[in-house]
Amino acid sequence: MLNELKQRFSIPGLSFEQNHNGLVSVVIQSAACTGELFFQGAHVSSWRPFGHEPVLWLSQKSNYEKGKPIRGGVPICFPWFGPNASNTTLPAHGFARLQEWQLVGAQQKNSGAMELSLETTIDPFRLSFQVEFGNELKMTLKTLLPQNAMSSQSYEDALHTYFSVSDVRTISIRGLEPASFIDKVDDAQLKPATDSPIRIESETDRVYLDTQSDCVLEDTQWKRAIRVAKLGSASTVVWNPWIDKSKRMADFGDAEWPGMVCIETANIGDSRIRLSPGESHSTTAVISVDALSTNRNL
Ligand code: TA6
Repeated sequence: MLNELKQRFSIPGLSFEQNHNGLVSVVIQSAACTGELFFQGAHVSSWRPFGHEPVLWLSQKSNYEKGKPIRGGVPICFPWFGPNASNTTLPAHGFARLQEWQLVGAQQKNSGAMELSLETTIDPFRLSFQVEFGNELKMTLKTLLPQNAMSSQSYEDALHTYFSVSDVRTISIRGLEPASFIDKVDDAQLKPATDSPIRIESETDRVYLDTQSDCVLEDTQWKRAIRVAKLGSASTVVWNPWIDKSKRMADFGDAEWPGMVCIETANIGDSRIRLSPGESHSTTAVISVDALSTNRNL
């Protein structure tokens, strides 16, 4: 498989690896950035733009084996988010992050970015995922309901991005001040907008509703601001498991929770997507990093 991939996609700065469990990944090393994506789940596992520290967080305890999700990076949640509403024996966050995607295209852009295109099928939908690894990380999940589908179908999706932070207790997230949210650590109650930047002071699991806004993660210790811009997404999820939930996850180190926060680009619940036969929808996240001047008032 590796040889076929190397022959088919021989591009400077692109290489392929297979780990001891047989998972195949594509590795990007260019002037603009380094990055990695596993074919299982079309899972972006790392991205480090030139001049910056790694932007995505990966657990030291993550599994890297067939049929198990990687803990960190950008899991793709599809066709549902969280537990399956009618059958909790089905995998959390759906099938997309667990199944093998096919690399159908790779090209170096004039900007120096490397663009990868992957595809898979989750009946009755056809999914394509386009990732541009450059000085920005641009990810688009496009979902098509084929013309010959018997009826309209709905789904939830999310680009469940894990960000690496200096200390989650000291960062702030701007952009969601005006949005109401479902608080999943408080009986999934609908709560009004706080009108202030988000600070993480305990387990946090919030689905912000009806927001098209960019989010900016301000990390004063690491003097950086990470912007999450989005298109085709009406929900944003913010998650940190804090102490007790971290201990309950085997693939999440007990002491890792201060080093990460998720800002997820999604369409969940009332914002789920409904397609008629022949229709498609794209959910896009564009991640960029800038130096943060330290004299800002948070
Ligand atoms: O996005 C937040 C969330 O839904 C949390 O409730 C937590 O379950 C997280 O996703 C991780 O889910 P996973 O199935 O990857 O452990």
